[in-house]
Order: sequence, then C-alpha cells, then structure tokens
Amino acid sequence: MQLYHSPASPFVRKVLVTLRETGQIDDVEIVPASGTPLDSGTMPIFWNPLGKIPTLVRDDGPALFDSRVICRYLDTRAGAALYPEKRLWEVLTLEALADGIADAAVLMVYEGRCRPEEKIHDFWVEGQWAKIARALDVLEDRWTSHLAGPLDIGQIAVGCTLGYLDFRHGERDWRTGRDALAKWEMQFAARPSMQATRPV
Ligand SMILES: N[C@@H](CCC(=O)N[C@@H](CS)C(=O)NCC(=O)O)C(=O)O
Repeated sequence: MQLYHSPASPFVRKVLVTLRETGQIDDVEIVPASGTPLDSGTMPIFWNPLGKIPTLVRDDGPALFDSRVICRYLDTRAGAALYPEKRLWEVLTLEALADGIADAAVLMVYEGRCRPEEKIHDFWVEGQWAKIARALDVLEDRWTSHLAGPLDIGQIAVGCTLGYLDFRHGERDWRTGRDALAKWEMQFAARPSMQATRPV
C-alpha cells in the first residue's frame, strides 16, 4: 500500500499512529505529497479528487480517503480493537471532535499562508480559534475519563490534534486552564507511536 504523506499533517499522523499501534507500519510505502487549496502541487489528485492527504492507495482495491475511512479500514485489516462495539458512538464522536479541531487549526494556517496579507480576515481566524477553544473545554470537562480508558481511535485523533496545536499554534497556549487534558496529553505523547511521528 502507498500512503500519501506530509510530516506536518495531523490527519496523516493519525493514520501513521494507527499503522504503528496495529502493527502494520511495514505494510505501507510512504509517498511525500504537498499542496494547498490554491495549488495542488504534488497532492494525489489522480487518487483523491479533493487533492488532500492522507490518501491510501491499496494493492487490491480503490484508493481510500479521508483519515477516518483509512483508520477504520486499517483497524479492520488488522483485526484490532480501536472501534469497540460497546462504545462505538462515543469513540466516533470523539474522533469527529478532534478532527474538527484539526480542521479549524489547518484552516487558520491556510488563511495565513494562502492569502495576501491585506486580505487575511482576522475575525474569521479568531472564529476558528473560538471553535477550537470551545472544543478543548469540552474535552477537558467531559471526556477525560474516556481518554483514560483503553486505546481507541478517538484518543489517537485527540493526541494528534493536540500535537498539531503545539506545532502550529503553540503561542495560543491551549494548556492554560485545561490541566487534566494537558496531563493526559503528556502521557499520551510518550507512546512510541507518537514519539515516532512527531511533526517536523
Ligand atoms: N477530513 C480530512 C482532512 C484532510 C486534510 O485537510 N488534509 C490537509 C493536510 S493537513 C490537506 O490535504 N490539505 C490540502 C488542501 O486542502 O488542498 C481527513 O480527515 O483526512
């Protein structure tokens, strides 16, 4: 299989961590890709018309995207247990929450990178951060006992998203006032799968 990849992407990292946690990392060839909504660059548009990564090209079936589909496929392929039946809807909602934070965080980066400076919309950027801040508060207030449970895809998504906030929005200091989430992140980030995939 081929995984279209950028080391900075939180969504690609989610797939890489899943590959490592399920013992499949040696089954993929990493293919570097980069691009933005303005210029698809080397994004795999042949395989994914949206021009986004991660995209997984399989040997025995159509290419898969996005990260949620790929991670679920990899879990099924390995017979792993990242989507426990009993907690399925919570796990998927937690994954959606974490991915939503990452979506907003990536859009903030694109706003700065893709627009001429005089067209950058500060209110829009702050609106994205407001979504992120609300979602982080919900993680702190409602999800910490779930986060402390057995490993699932929701936790992987949260870990990768928080790593991305540190990487791209470190000056916003998401940890302030969120002690439980910060403590969980410190422990989760020490996992070998997370250490091996730190964004560069
Ligand atoms: N929902 C998608 C989001 C993927 C995504 O936004 N990837 C970014 C990189 S972090 C991308 O490919 N951006 C290129 C673009 O938007 O044109 C997923 O979960 O895989």
